[in-house]
Amino acid sequence: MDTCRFSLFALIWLLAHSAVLSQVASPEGSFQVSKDRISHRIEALSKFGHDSIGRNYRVAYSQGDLEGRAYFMGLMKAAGLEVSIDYAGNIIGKRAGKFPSGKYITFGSHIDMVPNGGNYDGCVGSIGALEVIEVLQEHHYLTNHPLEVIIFSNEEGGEIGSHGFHRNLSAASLKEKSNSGLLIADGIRRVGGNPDSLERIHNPAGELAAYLELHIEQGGILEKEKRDIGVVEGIVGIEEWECTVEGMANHAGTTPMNQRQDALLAAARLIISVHEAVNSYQGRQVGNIGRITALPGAPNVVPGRVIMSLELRDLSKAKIDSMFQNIETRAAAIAGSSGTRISFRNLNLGSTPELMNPDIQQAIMASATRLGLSYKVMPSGAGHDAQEMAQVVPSGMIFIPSQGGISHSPREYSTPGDMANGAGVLLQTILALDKK
Ligand code: HGY
Ligand code: MN
Ligand code: MN
Repeated sequence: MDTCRFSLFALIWLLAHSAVLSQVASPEGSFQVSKDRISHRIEALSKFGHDSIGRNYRVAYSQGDLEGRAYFMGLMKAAGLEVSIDYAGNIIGKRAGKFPSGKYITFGSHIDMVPNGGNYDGCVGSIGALEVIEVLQEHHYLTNHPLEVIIFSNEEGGEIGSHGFHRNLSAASLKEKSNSGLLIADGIRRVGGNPDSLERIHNPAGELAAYLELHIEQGGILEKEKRDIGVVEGIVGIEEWECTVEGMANHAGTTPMNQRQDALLAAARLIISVHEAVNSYQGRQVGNIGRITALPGAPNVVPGRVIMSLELRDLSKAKIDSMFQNIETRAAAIAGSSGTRISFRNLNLGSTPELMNPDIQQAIMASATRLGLSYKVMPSGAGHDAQEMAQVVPSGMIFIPSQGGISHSPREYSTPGDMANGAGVLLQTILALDKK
């Protein structure tokens, strides 16, 4: 009788606590990503895309990009994903869920890089996304939601693939030149997309439950504060312009110093004044001139024309606009005093600042805590495809430390342990969102 009463009590207790127990003891809670597989794939992907002098050069739409994409698609197929390329050139890999009509949980990043870039920016998130699929395959685990891995095309050229993904790629930006030398439209064609059909791309808003992106921090905060994981709260907006300074090319030996209309000298003043304009605000806004061409480009000719890039970033669009007006005013004064003309052309490649979804931030924090990892909630000063996705679907980002805070450089590095931590948090966050 006593035994019977005890069993009944135990059964009631079990039923009452089954929800809690299933959380704690669910087998998927202990699924492990493979640190070695992730490291090996980072190494393998780094072999694709070098220029003639051996620099890392897997810029979007280049031969190296094509080869890297082919390698990656091979891995995706081998992991059981149904792989296709959308009209914007993004690589899509689908995996069915228990409920075929459920909304997709989407995750991924990019594998293109800046000229002479690093092997971790974008690659960690792409390989981390694939790692999630590998682990689910190994355990024959079927999620409730269908899953979709997305490797966005040309992230480094202005988040082109993710703009296209939600039908936000302007006709003007398709005509801009990419780092590969090809026009963006031609580049999209080269990687298997179709820029003439972008309006036919599926509108993801109704089809996606969430977008998650694992990425390296690209700054030095996590390393300095000894945190394992960054939980991104928001991503800066970015605007890009082409700036042209028109002076007059003339003989460098016969034109007196006080009679020159030297476009490069005016450009040099403008570069200093961009720095001053950006610094005249409170906050973490940044401005950069990272490319400059002086024409005709000879030691014995006064430069007649300079073309350079201008990029401004902040979490507030209003501040970006205000900084640009400030720079335009300073440019007009420099032009007036140097006998040059200075103009700015917006490249329509910008992205707006976006906040990450609070529920997804919570899910990332809970996953990190369950895995025994420390975290920090932080903004992202780098642009990401997640900010395009955030406009149509609840989105979140997971950061891991970057050694020395170095990025957009071949010296970029994150440890195998940190990459595995990030992939583990990505996996557990996806599994948690899948239960909602
Ligand atoms: O430029 C950026 O912020 C990013 O890495 N694409
Ligand atoms: Mn980058
Ligand atoms: Mn990136």
